[in-house]
Amino acid sequence: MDTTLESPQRLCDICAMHCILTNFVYKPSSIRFFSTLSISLAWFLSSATTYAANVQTLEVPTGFNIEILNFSVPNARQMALTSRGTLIIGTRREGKVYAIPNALTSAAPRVITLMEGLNMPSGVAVYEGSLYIGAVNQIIRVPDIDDHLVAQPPSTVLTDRLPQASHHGWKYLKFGPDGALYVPVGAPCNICLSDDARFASLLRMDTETGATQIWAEGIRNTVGFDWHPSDGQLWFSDNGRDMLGDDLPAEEINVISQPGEHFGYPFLHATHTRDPEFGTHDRANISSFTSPVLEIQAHSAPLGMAFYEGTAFPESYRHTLFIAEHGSWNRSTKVGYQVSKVRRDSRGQLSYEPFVTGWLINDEAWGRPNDVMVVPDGSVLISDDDQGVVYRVTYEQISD
Ligand SMILES: [Ca+2]
Repeated sequence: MDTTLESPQRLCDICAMHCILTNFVYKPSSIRFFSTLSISLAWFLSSATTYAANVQTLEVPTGFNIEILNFSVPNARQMALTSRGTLIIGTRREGKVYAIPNALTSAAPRVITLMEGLNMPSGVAVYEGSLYIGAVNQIIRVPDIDDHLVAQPPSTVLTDRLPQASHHGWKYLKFGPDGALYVPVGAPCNICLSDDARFASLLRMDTETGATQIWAEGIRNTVGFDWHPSDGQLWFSDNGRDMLGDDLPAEEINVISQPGEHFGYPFLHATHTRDPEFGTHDRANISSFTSPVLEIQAHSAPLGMAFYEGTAFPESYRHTLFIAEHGSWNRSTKVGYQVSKVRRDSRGQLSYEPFVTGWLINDEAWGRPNDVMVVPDGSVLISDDDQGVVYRVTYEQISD
């Protein structure tokens, strides 16, 4: 349902060297020095082989190709691209933000650690030349990012007055068509009703003043949203509560039709699942809540999402919504661990299908899709915070 826990297990059956690397993360500090030497060598020798081996297990529709870009970014989460082609990547447990100049054109891109020591800086966005970073209670701006691709570039803190709770406190940032920055604040719990109305909401921020307003509420934890290219409506994923079993409640894809809408949490989940504790609360005004436009298998954890506005993919992909499903962490059998696609037909009916699969094999997962981004050449990038890599999906016109 959500990503409260990092992936508890890292599967090592695909590549023995990678097993050494991932085990290192959990070793006591007393042996880390030796491990670092061993791992660095092992990683240097094996990384290219590992990536190649893993990507072979991924499946994409006919005509598409998927590759792993040739750099490593541990715990890669949200991505953004500057006007000069530098890929920016936020992280959560690493506390770092990375910049990779020429990430899509260089054979061996250089990875720059822009910022470190931040509190879960998972959210990144680029707007009018500036980089914005969301780190729980802070929104940080780095002006003219393309001219400051160095460690600790000049920056200002737009605000540090967002809630400080770390539970669901990590951010996903995007600028809307209105030029405002949209900032989620997850519920500081699995299920609760908070006094601070900003919890379990999506905020709209004026980046000139740092002022925020609640744009939508009743949202447990959205870590992915985008605006439909046709009508400009904001679509967002929401991760449902835990501890109601393997199949309840469904994960949600929602659409905001007007500011101030309430999407149900913590009273009502998905379309019909009343919460056992809050479903009969005085404030559970069930009929006033907005239902999701799409329900997805419980625990699949839909995170980053993006509408396809490119032209490199077949025409049928125009305005397709891609969703990174991070995958379950507490379900009896795993679900998610894929990138799915949602399309709307001429009658407004939505279809939901897998787009990239293969991270989950025989109930074991070797990677976790976290964010999706469409880049100017029409290819689609997928970040993986478990493997610390970025995949690129391209389409090759099949000639008759
Ligand atoms: Ca809801």
